[in-house]
Formats: sequence, structure tokens, C-alpha cells
Amino acid sequence: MAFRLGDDFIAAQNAPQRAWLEEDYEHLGRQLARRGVEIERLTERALAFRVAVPSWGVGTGGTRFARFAGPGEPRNVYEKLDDCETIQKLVRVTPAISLHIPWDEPESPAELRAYAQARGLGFDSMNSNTFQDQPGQKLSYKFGSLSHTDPAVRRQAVEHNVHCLELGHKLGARSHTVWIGDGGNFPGQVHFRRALERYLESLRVIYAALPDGFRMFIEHKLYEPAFYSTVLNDWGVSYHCTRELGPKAFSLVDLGHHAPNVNIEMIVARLVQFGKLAGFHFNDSKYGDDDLDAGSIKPFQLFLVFNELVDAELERVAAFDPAYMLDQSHNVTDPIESLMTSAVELVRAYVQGHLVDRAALREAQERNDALVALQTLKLAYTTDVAPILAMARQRAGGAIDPLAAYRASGYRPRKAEERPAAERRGAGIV
Ligand code: AOS
Ligand code: ZN
Ligand code: ZN
Repeated sequence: MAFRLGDDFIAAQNAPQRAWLEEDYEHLGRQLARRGVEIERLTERALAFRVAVPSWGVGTGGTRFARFAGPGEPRNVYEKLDDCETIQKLVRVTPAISLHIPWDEPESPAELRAYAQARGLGFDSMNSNTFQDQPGQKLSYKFGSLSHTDPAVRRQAVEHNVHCLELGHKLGARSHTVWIGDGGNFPGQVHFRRALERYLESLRVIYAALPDGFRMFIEHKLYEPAFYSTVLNDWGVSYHCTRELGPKAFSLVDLGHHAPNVNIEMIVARLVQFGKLAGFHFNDSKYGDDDLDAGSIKPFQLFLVFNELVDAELERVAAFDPAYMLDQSHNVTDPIESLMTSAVELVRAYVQGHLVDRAALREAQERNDALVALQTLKLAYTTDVAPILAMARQRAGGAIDPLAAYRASGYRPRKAEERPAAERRGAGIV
């Protein structure tokens, strides 16, 4: 029998911490009340927040140089779900999983769906994979997939995406995310306009196959694996494509997919305004698509992104329904610990976004008072909302201190025994 984290274990871990949490929560409540903020309103928001966990995130990642496997890594999609259940039990904001096909291809979709349901889990966006070749695959994606010069390769890539849609439908997913590695390494290698036209033509076929109620997300990326040009290089091209495709297509923002210093929160605001924001792949980065833990490098940027999202939520902007997903690669940490910590960072940014005094900000903007406008944001950003996050988790049955509870549970050593290491060598960014 596989070891599972019990609710009673979490409650026992919480018991000695309850008293200080009540004290801190009450104290923060009084502070906020002085600012005219009702703490319970923020706790409600923390309880409502949801972010999906990527199935590929629970395994140890790697770089293009090496991958250092961790102990007790999940060996199949069922074990990945077990790890996702543990994350969800401790943080209570991650009940959905984003699957990657064919990495997670189930023998029986019905069985996989039931397995997830039995653990209180469901499926978020499906992800196709035409950025690598699979064993036995007829045609290679070495020179592209949906935008390949050869129509037969494009057809194969389209068919794979349609398969993901059918599978997602059976699993109860509601959206499909397409990220491709198509592009070129050298000037002249790819004809920019023709490649984009071929890509769009392929997407149109996939779009036409969307099951009822499904949304399609396309994910732009500046570079990598192609180092000179990519087909869907930025949000502008993505916006053009989603407009061309129709009302069920949206542009997904992965925080690591932009040039350094790009104003991502502004891209978010633009996509919101144009009704085309799909949602996010949250992560953080210093240089490129580093896929580091959310909020670990540029926490203020994360806050500013959520400032835009909360602003849109409060103003009830039409068609605003973003899907939140994590997309990280954990090379030096326990993936479960990283995913829990990242989920908590997102709730923090979301709650802080709700803490912004919108009336004061607007007034400062109208008066062109730049200093007060910034101060208004900073006041929310520098408020320690940790007691709100911990209280929300506890009320939902999660851990006051997820990391400490996880370590105390001995989950990882137990999994290391249960899941003897298979052959896990080689490089690879996931
Ligand atoms: C690649 O850089 C993208 O972020 C994709 O979302 C990709 O599908 C994911 O990282 C899994 O490999
Ligand atoms: Zn991504
Ligand atoms: Zn990426």
C-alpha cells in the first residue's frame, strides 16, 4: 500500500501552532481594520484562489547539461497524482493537474479520472508535445511541427493535438495548451511569414476539433530551443493568432518567455483589455526561461502581475477568466516542496493584490501623483499577509506550515523506498 498523508496527521501538526496563528491573525486584523480593511474579506479571497500543478513538475527537472534524479521520483502518471494529492492536502489551493501528452498518456482514461477523483483531484489544461520525437514516431520534429515545411509532419502534429483534445474531454479537462519548439537557429533558415502562415493553418484544424466548452491556449516564447527565431515569438503575434482563430482561442503568458526587463504586467493588462488572456504558466527567472520557483527572483513583479489581475477581477472585465498554472523545473529542490512554496507565493501575491487601496490608487493616478501611486502599491506589497494565508489553509484542512508538516511526515523517504529508482539518466529540460 502506497503511503498517503492523513488529514489527522496535518491536524496534529497544526495543533501546537494554532495559538500563535490566532494571535498573529488577530493582530493583523486590528492593523488592517485601522486601514479600513476587513481581514475576513482577504481570507475569503485566499480560500478561493486556485492554481494547477504541472504533472511534469513533480519529477526532478534538468538542464541541457544534466539531470540529477531525486529520491522517490514518480515513475508514472498515477504516482504523479499521488504527489499532487500530497501538495493539495498541505496547501489546499491546487486541486487540479495539468497533464502532458504523451508523457502522461493513460491506458484507460476512465480509470485515471476515477483515480484522480478518489483523491479530490481533477484535470486542468491538457498539454501537447511536438517538441520532441517519441519512440516509434513516424516523422521527426527536428525541423518543426505545426509549422514544418512538410505537410505530412504538420498533419502528424495536428493529429497528436486532436488526440490530446479527445483525451482531455474524457478526463474532464476544459482547455488545451499548445506550446511548440518550432523556429530557427540561423538567419535565413526559416521564412518568417510562411512559417507563421503554416502554423496558423495547423492551429485552425485543431481549433475546429475543440470539444464543446473547450478553450484553446497558445503559449508564445522568445527563444529556446530555437536560438535565432521562434514562430510564436511574442504576445503580439500570439494575440494576432488568437484573433484569427476565434473566440475560443486565448494567449497564455509564461513568465519566463520574454526578453529580459520586458514589462510583463503591462502585457497582462493589454491581453486582459483585449479579452484574450488565457492565463499563466507561473515560474520565475533571472536570465531566460529558467523555470525557477514563483516569486523566488522577482517577487515584486509577481505582485504587479496580480495587481493587474485583481484590478480586472474587481472591475469585472468582460471575458476575464484566467487559468492559473505553475510551469517550473526543479533541479536542486524537492519538487513537492518547490510546488507548495510556489503555490503559497501566488496566493500571497493574489491577497496582496486585494489589499491595494484601489480608490486611493485611482485618485493618485488622476492627480498625476506618481509618488503616492507607488506608495499605495508598496503598502500592499510590504504588508505581511502570512497569517491570512496560514489561517485560510488551516480552515481548509491544510497545514499552517506546509513545508514543516511535509518534512515531518517522512513522505519523501517513504516514497524513496516504495519507488526504487528506474533508469534515469541524461539531460533534458521539462
Ligand atoms: C516551454 O518552454 C514551455 O514553457 C511549455 O509550457 C512546456 O510545455 C513545458 O515547460 C513542459 O515541457
Ligand atoms: Zn510554459
Ligand atoms: Zn517555458
